[in-house]
Amino acid sequence: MKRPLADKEESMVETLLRLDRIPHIWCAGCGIGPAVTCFIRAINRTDLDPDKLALISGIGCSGRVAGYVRLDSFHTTHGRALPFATGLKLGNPELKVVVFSGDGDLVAIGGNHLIHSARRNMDMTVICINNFNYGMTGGQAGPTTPLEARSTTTPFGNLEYPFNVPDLVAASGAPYVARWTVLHARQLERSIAEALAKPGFSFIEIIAPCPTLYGRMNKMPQGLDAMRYYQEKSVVRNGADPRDVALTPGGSIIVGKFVDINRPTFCDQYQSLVDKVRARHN
Ligand SMILES: Cc1ncc(C[n+]2csc(CCOP(=O)(O)OP(=O)(O)O)c2C)c(N)n1
Ligand code: SF4
Ligand SMILES: [Mg+2]
Repeated sequence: MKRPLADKEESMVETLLRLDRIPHIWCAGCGIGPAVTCFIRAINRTDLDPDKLALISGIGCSGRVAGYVRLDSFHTTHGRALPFATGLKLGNPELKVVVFSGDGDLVAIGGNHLIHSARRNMDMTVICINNFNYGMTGGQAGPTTPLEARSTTTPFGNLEYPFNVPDLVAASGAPYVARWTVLHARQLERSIAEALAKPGFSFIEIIAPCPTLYGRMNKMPQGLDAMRYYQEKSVVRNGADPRDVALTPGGSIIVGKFVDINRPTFCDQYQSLVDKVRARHN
């Protein structure tokens, strides 16, 4: 017999997925699907009304999430999920706005929008699937590809230092920053729920396998190989200084909630400015 909670969770997952669009495009062992499940379970942990929740994605395998959730969703242009999300939030401040996209979309072509949205403390939750490459276009290297890692454009090893994404976002001003791998399903689910409830800009990096491309080039051709690697290498360190969580070749994968502070949000400041200007003219 199933537990009532399992029933509830299962029906929530079914309610918030566009099952008519299944089968999805993701490869076997891809980490994007489990991250979506955690996201939907996280909604279940909050008292958010799904009718007031909008999800925005850019382009990429991760960007396809917008097409599979039964929420109001936008599948926008590459790198521009954050400007779309900003416009949506300012146009309808009642909405809870979530951006769900890939490392290439958010940190490469969209990197400028990422730092400025964090700087403004724009009211939104950003979920970044970091699979260390541009999956959809064939496994090219980008600004998150680890040093020495192989990719289709770095077949002899990557020479560039990657961004330490939590540090980039925290240094830009984000008041909530966390990193998990898809192996940390329960912690990830709780962290997404917390981020959804957090006023202002909240950011979660999810390290996820791309077995077809990044994994195949780096001796992890199955999703399970990456999961074993995460199990071996990850260390939970809540409260770690984001400057200390850079990923290094063969080093630990430090996961946890790194930043949780309060700063006035853009929407709050905007509203108080409107109130002040109105009072002056009355
Ligand atoms: C303006 C523009 N430039 C390039 C592309 C090609 N393109 C599509 S998806 C993508 C990379 C996606 O990588 P990421 O966001 O990491 O998503 P993943 O597929 O890895 O989940 C690129 C370069 C595009 N669609 N539009
Ligand atoms: S190419 Fe990689 S990221 Fe894209 S669906 Fe396949 S495993 Fe996932
Ligand atoms: Mg990617």
